[in-house]
Amino acid sequence: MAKWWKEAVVYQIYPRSFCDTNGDGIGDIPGIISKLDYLKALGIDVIWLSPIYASPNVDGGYDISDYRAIAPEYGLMEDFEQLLHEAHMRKIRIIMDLVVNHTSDQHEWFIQSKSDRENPKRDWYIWRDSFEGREPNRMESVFSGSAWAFEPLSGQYYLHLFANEQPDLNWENPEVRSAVFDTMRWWLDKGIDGFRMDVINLISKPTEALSVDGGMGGNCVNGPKVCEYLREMHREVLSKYDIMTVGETPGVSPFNAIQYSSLDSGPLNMVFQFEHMDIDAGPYGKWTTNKYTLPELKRVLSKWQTELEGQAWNSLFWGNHDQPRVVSRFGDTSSVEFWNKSAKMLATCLMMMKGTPYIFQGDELGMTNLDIHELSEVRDVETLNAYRDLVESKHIYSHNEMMECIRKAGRDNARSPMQWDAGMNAGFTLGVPWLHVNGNYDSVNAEMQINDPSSVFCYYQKLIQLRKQVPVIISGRYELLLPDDDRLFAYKRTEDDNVLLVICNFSNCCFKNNEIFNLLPRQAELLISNYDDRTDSIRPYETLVYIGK
Ligand code: TEU
Ligand code: CA
Repeated sequence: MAKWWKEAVVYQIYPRSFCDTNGDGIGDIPGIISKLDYLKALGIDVIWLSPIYASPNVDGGYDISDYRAIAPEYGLMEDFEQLLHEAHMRKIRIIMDLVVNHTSDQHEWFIQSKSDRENPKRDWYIWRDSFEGREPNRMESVFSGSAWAFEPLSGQYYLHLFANEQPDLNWENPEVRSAVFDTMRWWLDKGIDGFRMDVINLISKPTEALSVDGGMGGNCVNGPKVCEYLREMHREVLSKYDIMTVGETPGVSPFNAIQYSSLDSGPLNMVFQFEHMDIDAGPYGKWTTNKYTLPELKRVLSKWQTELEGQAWNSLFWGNHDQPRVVSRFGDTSSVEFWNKSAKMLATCLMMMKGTPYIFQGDELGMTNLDIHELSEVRDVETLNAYRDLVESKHIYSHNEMMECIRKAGRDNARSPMQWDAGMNAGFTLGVPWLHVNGNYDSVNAEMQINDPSSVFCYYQKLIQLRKQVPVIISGRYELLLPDDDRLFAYKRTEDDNVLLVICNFSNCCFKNNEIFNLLPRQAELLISNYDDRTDSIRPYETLVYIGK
């Protein structure tokens, strides 16, 4: 059956960094409203709004203190309602971030829960006694250090898989689930179009993970009752609305993904898997200067294309607010020419695959990793905690080594302000931006690109249009070609007798490759390319998409 979310292109907005209208250096909802025409021109169908709820902002708003209030720095509830209205007038849908694995420690629920052991909200969070005078077990937080924090008021430890200020909710408690479902209905009744669900496969903690010999945070992914809770959520809430849902699910296998989002009966429409984001991980996870290899990237992405075929729907993304910039990571920023070509090539490679594409704000301009000079410029809690852990406590990296890792993988890379024009602060704010603007804004910005047919922006526009015009892009089967080639990422999409051939050169080399051109479909027509002319070679970062029979 045709589902609108299969044909949609989603654009992720990180509100803090999108557009500031009142000069406090923080993006806001009126700023988003002012850019809806820009988004309409790009051609996207859905906005995924990262959290805009009341929050002490320890973790960029992923620590929510009131699920039904807008953070004052972003605006009023009326501003949000106006945003929704203005978006809908332009036929743009809005999905919200649902962050319910944990709350902020400033949420009223937690304030109650921690106040004493007899409080009715005590069991809404996960409390344990100390073990032999220390933490209940050795479980580690995703953001470094123990996953347990001591609460002196009531003399027990609470579980936090992320920052100390993000206590995990106890989903075992039916009152918690029903409070979450109420909140979801409340937003859906306002007219929003769905949810992106933060770490939704972490909500069920295996008993062993919480026991005295429980291990690492990783033990909490895909816990025993995730499916049960999601089915309940679907029955109680999701099934009653025409919406889209995408679960953020680190550590899923295709098997898990199909359980969560199978085409016929899955509680969610799709999930974000992260296997391709982890191919350059090292012994200390993302904090490494390891390089990825192209055959591995192809293997991982193709595995997901193939294994979900006919079973579940893929979400397609190169990055988000937690990842470095795609063109810095998989492309080439060593020259203007390579930057432009590789940004377009990467967009093609992703958007011609099967699934729903997600564009992170600024990627449509080819925005690059932030120029981080000093540790004092860093704002992200994950990065700062990791620095303390790996440099100061464990002496694993020197300052300079860690700075190199941070420049490569730190979350601030993608969170720097949107580059709207070449004016002060890239047109993001008239005040002091909460995180500095990338120094390259005079050459990478929206104003320069919107009317320049050779720009990254205009190329994204074209790709998005193609997805609307060429059905095989939405529904064709995927097949990887030349799996071992370490320069070309090439694949085919086929449906009935329609064939799409996608060729992407991930290298800065120019070479001949007859093998690939021998695979051209019959009556091949060039649909899109990032060079103006054709030669018999494949040039640096060249991409070519042919359609035929
Ligand atoms: O991210 C979950 C998650 O797995 C990330 O912590 C990821 O491993 C890491 O950021 C990679 O560097 C979600 C949100 O997207 C993230 O912004 C939040 O900090 C996190 O949940 C906690 O809510
Ligand atoms: Ca503002």
